[in-house]
Amino acid sequence: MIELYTYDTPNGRKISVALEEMGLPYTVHVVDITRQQQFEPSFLAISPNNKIPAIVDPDGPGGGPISVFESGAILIYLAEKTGKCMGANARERVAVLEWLMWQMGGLGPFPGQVHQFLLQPEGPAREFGLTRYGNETKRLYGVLDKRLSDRTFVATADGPSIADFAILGWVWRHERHLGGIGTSLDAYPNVSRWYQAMMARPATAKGMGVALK
Ligand SMILES: N[C@@H](CCC(=O)N[C@@H](CS)C(=O)NCC(=O)O)C(=O)O
Repeated sequence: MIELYTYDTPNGRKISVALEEMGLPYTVHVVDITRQQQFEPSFLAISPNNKIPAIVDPDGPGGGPISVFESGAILIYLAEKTGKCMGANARERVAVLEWLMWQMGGLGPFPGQVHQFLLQPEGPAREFGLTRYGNETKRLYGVLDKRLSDRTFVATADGPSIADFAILGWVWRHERHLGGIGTSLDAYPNVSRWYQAMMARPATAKGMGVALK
């Protein structure tokens, strides 16, 4: 059984959703990042960057245990382990990796900064942060909206891929980062349609609902 070390955050939810969608049994270990548990030596041993999520798979390559940190690496590891959610052919696999990397470098770090600047007191620093990171977040939502204008899933035809799970983790928090900068998911109708469809999937709903704190 896979051990999932995580918390109730966008990056944490990506992995519970992926595990549910892939039908892999797992045990949750809550790492309470509000109480600094990510700095405990036992967690640093599997996640040296002191961030959730991380996994331990007792049945890793060659039959022995393996630990994996960084949500993108975990998603690729799980897809390769199961042969699921990585695309039906080489072209789809490229698209899956493109959109996974797009999320890891964009629609994650930038709305994440919006979340942080929303917590700052009124003033020029808050205004600068919300303008800079808010504009980039809106641009990224626009790119995603265009991508989803003629397809059901972000990178694959026959079902969701790990790219959908990665992006979903962040869109799941759209009310916070879009609402916080005075807009909403309604401004991105294709993303909105995709989001509703993903959240209506029983396995995704289970991964989004499992207790992570
Ligand atoms: N690139 C990392 C980012 C993970 C990340 O930012 N995790 C946050 C919660 S969403 C965290 O653990 N923060 C605790 C800390 O920075 O000390 C990934 O995708 O796994």
